[in-house]
Amino acid sequence: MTILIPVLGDQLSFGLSSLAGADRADSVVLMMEVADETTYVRHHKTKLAYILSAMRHHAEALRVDGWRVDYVLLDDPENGGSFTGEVARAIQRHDPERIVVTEAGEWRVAAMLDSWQTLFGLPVEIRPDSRFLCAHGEFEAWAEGRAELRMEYFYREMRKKTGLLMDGGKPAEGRWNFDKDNRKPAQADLLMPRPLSFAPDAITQEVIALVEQRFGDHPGDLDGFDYAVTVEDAERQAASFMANALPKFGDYEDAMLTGERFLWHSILSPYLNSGLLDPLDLCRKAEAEYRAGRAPLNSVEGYVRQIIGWREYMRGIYWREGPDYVDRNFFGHSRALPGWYWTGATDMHCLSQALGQTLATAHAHHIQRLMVTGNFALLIGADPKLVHLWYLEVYLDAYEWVELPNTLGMSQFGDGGLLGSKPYISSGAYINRMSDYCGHCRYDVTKRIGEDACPFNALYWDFLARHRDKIGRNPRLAMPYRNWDRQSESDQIATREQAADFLAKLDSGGTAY
Ligand code: FAD
Ligand code: DLZ
Ligand code: SF4
Repeated sequence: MTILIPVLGDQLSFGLSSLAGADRADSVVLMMEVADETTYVRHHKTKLAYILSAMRHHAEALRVDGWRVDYVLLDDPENGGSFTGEVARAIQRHDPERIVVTEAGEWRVAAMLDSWQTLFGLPVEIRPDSRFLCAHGEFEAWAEGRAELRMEYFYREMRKKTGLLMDGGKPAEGRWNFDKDNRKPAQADLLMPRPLSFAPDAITQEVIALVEQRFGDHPGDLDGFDYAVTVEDAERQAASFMANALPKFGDYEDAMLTGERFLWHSILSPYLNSGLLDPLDLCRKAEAEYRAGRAPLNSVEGYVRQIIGWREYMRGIYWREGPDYVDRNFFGHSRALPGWYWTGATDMHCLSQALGQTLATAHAHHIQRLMVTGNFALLIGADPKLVHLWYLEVYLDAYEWVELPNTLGMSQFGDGGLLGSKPYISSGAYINRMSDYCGHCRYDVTKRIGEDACPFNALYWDFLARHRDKIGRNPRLAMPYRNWDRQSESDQIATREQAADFLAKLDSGGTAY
């Protein structure tokens, strides 16, 4: 009797829990390209090409590994357009005795999987996703009864659990966290490492043509598509990162430079999130670089913390907070994002850099996402749900379980402080400190008032004044509020007028801003 094993587009791992213990002779792996998934947001074309090509390559690799794979193409005229529709058709083809599937990565798809047993009258076994370190129950148990949740304490538990960077029960070199050492601005450097480039093979070229033909109106650009789409190539990129970029990853983690898209970042999140790479394996490889003396602890600890700390923590929050987390809007913000978030055509240099590279490559690094595009969206009072949808649409690594808590929680403070002890807002001064952007900008970062004043400045103070009832007593904002209160009334009025004028211009649709 046959077992049907649906493998979803972010489950491209040989060690997937649904495949564990299955007899290849009695199993059919079902992989489905479906309209529902390709259109639940207007995915960046690069993201579509990446996922469909990685799925097609993974199907081939599974076949080589002895699995029977039933692969449904997007342009199959019989395609039912949804996971449920395609499982229904596969049941007709294979008459399985039961279905085994690894749990879905998001609420929307989890609800589909939960409906199958009743809908199809077959036993459906939904297995936990063992690619994550922390199971849902374990996160619940950790969070239970805590007055406030803080990533740092969760991270320490993950360090102890995995033994990563631990020496006899103590953190390596006696410290859990080296974040304070990791805030250096970077200088232009001709020797800066570059991620590897992978020329599209015949499968990827076919997918690129399909995406252009079917999703031509989606954002993004497929010229120069060079992401890895196989495990082997993703592993090559991981090895290249470990050898060339990891040693300085920590120092320049928060830096931004004009024309530099990658700096010392790994550019591995798309491969981790779709399953081509394994998070714990990457962390062990990074630790080995430290133990061998090839990379310093501030870099390796910083890297490991992003993966076993932030990445796992975000997932824990996503599932703990439930399907209505997406509707939280602590500040009651309602503004739409300016149209130029989809073109990059703005005269604010920091934003045009972050948006331009996002639209070209479907990637931007963390500080660009948090302190440029995210900071600006929060300062102008953009609706956090719309901001979430933009991030879900444009980034190659965006899946709701990780994108939503990062965007709505960490970046937009939509949950009122579950993920950050204060909103991530800043004036132009922070961007100027961490980048060379302001030197290339038509605005003057030192000015708050006037036609050439950096818009972030007035918007920052206006935000604090506007939301005093909600965040005025936050101890971490005591200093900025004291600074605001020390300013003269006429300066305060001028600042708020400057912000109001800017927002009015923004709302009138001018792309010059
Ligand atoms: P590196 O800088 O090399 O970091 C190493 C790894 O750590 C990453 O590959 C990633 O897996 C993990 N990581 C780092 N920071 C985070 C974080 N905050 N949350 C989860 N994992 C993290 N990351 C996504 O994977 N998908 C998203 O959709 C996503 N959306 C984001 C939205 C906003 C508003 C912000 C502020 C951050 C978002 N991030 C997201 C986190 C982070 O920006 C990306 O993981 C990172 O830029 C990926 O590039 P990299 O692989 O070069 O990362
Ligand atoms: C993101 C995505 C896209 C664009 N297309 C597909 C697809 O055609 N088939 C598929 O199996 N998965 C796709 N995915 C990834 C899924 O959306 C992802 O697996 C679910 O979000 C699981 O939670
Ligand atoms: Fe951005 Fe202001 Fe600097 Fe221009 S001056 S790059 S708008 S922070």
